[in-house]
Amino acid sequence: MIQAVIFDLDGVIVSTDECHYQAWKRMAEEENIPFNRTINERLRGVSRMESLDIILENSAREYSNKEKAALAARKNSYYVELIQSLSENDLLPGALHALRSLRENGIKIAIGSSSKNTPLIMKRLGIESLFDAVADGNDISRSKPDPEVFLLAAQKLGMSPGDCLVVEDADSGVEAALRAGMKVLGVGSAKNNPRATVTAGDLSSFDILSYIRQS
Ligand code: B16
Ligand code: MG
Repeated sequence: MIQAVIFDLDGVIVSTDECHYQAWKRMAEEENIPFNRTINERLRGVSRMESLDIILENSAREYSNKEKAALAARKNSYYVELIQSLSENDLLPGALHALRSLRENGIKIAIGSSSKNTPLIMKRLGIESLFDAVADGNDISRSKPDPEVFLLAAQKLGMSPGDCLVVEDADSGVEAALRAGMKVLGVGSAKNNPRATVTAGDLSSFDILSYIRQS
């Protein structure tokens, strides 16, 4: 019986994925590194430094570790600039309703995100008080598809992994949830992922509470 739901943030609760794309694109153009939406798909759920390594596969030159740290910091400053204007209007369809109905029905809810900007994003969206626990990029050393962030979220909730359902938009996140021993609802970019336990276009077209009660 599922007793807790762990939500990915970017691409599930809020569409910050477009802000990540715009910020990486700006940095890549300044460095004359080819970058497009196909490459961007590989960055979903992946940490900032690992995302940079993927982008640098197309670079004509090598970057030192110091230069890489500077590139990642520059991209993050562009990204933070873009997310300053986030508000509750940027919550994805069905997200707020799902969070509220789960809470009202005694299901524990947590965030399990690779993003180090999770606290800022949650504050901008005004959703901090809705969650029983948050595990994010500031707490972990291995990013999805490693299960670390979801296992930590379950631990913070005091739940066994087998009692948790993860909601994810990234193929790397679907793998992370499965490796954690959890069920996973794939949405958005993961809506056709055959590895997911169950799939939906977005949270407005899937009743998590009914699913939990049937499981
Ligand atoms: P930051 P999620 C992930 O968030 C994003 O999907 C991924 O594109 C990003 O690189 C990663 O966070 C790190 O983000 O640079 O803000 O620390 O989908 O796991 O909520
Ligand atoms: Mg995501």
